[in-house]
Amino acid sequence: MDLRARLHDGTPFLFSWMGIAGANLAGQVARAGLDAVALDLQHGQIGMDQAQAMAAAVVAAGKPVITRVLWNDPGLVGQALDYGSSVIIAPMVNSVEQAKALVKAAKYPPLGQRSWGGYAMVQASGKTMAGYLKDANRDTFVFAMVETVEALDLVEEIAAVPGLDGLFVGPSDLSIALSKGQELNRVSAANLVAMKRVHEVAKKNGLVSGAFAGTSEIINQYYAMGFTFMAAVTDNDALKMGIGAIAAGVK
Ligand code: 3PY
Ligand code: MG
Repeated sequence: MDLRARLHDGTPFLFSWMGIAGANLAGQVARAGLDAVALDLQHGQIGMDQAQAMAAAVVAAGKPVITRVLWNDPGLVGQALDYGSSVIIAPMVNSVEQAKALVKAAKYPPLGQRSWGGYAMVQASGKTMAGYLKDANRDTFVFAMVETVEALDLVEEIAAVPGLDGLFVGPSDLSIALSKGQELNRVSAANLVAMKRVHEVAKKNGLVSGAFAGTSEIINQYYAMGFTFMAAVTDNDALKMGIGAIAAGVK
């Protein structure tokens, strides 16, 4: 699959969002039907050893791996790319300097200063080392999360940072920020106004616009606003819904 073409084709690109560790589970989630699997290393209970095994299981299922890194740190970004992630999502990118640092960690020269090493990413790509190096800046993607007032204030400048591939809204944190701690609501009126702007800025800069959605209703709502790259469901919610549906269906 040409992931770059797919991410820019204007149709929804939906992925599961995993916070529960386990390679078997990740393989099963990857085969459950969405376009990719995201490993949440910020809020999920997934360590680096587990993440690399989960990534291998997702790759074996033929799906791209997305990693939301623990923090916008060059070492953590490099590790997640080296274990085979195709997409990096970095939380709380609140300044142009932080966005530039993210690109620097994620892209090889001339766009950045990603350090060479590790071979899982070469295996995952199915290429030679030289082939991986040649295509990596095009075939790996870096998304800056917009989920604070600071990031919103600077969204035009952040979106213009060369080498950035997308903006990803964290609507939970954004709603908490915009309500000064009063509200956790992914579709609050203030969120929707802010997100419309984020999408427009992304579009103007040729970036993919993404968001954590979490339910089919919210996916539809965000897609109608132009967002295409969306976290569709968490592993925790999928388990709760699946078990709940069986329990509720018993007469
Ligand atoms: C947020 O909504 O704040 C996120 O980081 C995605 O869960
Ligand atoms: Mg967040």
